[in-house]
Amino acid sequence: MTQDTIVSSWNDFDPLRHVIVGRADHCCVPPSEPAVDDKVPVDSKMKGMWGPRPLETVEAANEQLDGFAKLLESRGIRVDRPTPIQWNQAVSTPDFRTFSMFGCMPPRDVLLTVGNEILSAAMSFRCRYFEYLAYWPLMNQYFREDPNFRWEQAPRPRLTDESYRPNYGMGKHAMTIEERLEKVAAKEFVTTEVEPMFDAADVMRMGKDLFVQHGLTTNRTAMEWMQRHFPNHRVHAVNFPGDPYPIHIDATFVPLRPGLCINNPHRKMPEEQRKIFAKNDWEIVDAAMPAHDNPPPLCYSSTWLSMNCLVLDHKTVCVEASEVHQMEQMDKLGMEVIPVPLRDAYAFGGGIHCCTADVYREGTCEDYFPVQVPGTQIRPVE
Ligand code: DAV
Repeated sequence: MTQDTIVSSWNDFDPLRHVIVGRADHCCVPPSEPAVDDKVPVDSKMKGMWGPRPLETVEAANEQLDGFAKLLESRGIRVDRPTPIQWNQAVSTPDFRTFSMFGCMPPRDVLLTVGNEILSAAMSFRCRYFEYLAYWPLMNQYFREDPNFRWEQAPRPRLTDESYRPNYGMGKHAMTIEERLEKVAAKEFVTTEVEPMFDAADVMRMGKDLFVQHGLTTNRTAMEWMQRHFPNHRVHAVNFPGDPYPIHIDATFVPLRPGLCINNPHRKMPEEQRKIFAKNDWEIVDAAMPAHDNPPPLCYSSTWLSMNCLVLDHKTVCVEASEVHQMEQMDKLGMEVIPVPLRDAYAFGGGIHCCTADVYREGTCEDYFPVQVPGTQIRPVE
């Protein structure tokens, strides 16, 4: 008997066969809450604004997401889509209340695929507490279709006020970018360590090694939880001091194929943390500059979505169609570039990588870092 569905993916570059592409339907700008407040820049037009996004922007985003899904299908990749719910509903638990949810454009933030497992993350945004529901029909389907699929959920966080530093960034005056960068360098974020909190998009999967960004959305306790949850993996903590709003590793440090990563030149990986890459003959090159001076309106992310690409195999990469510098660099690095128009979807939760989550990539769990060196381990090397 042939099996239609296989859940298996160990990295971001082996041949992609099956993927989830998000949808923009009913997406909302969430109301004020500690983690969201810290992510929205002080000068953003989104400050203080919340509610459903304008319909014409939803339609424009969906058109591009649908186009991207079709393009992947035309290359023989199976594409599934989430089931959006009415995100414009309040969320209430015994520990907190908030008046709206967010959306399901970026499955990458919620779903972490590691081998035959898809793990729903323990997200730190209260408005994203129930986002996994949009993926429940697909998870349930895969569970029935693939007898080896491990359908997993990280501990549900409580997200009481204890999970956030009080008045972070809001003292007598709003924190300046310089003050913010100092805090980031000191690894002092709005989130505390009282419980594991993480977004799946902070995890860069590289076979036996998981490199996890410590930042606004992911704490050290989550890394310790991941290390116990994935006992056959090595979990590494990385951080990028030049990023004033460090959320998600995929606009900062992006692998293109075994032995090659691009790194955001404004968010350089510290020397100490580069050692493991150097010792294992990995090259880290500065990513190209973004083509745009500003992100589109009502967008949470920075212009560095330019490097937020989807690798289809070791030689082929999807890059946003207006990102001319990034496309040119990919070409020079020996990749075939597929331009994908997606900028109208950016405001809904990110770029080309963000709007996808892996279900199946061919390939096995390789050991790309046989030489382990101190610098990133969350536990001492054994
Ligand atoms: O640079 O704003 C965006 C990552 C979205 N998943 C940035 C990070």
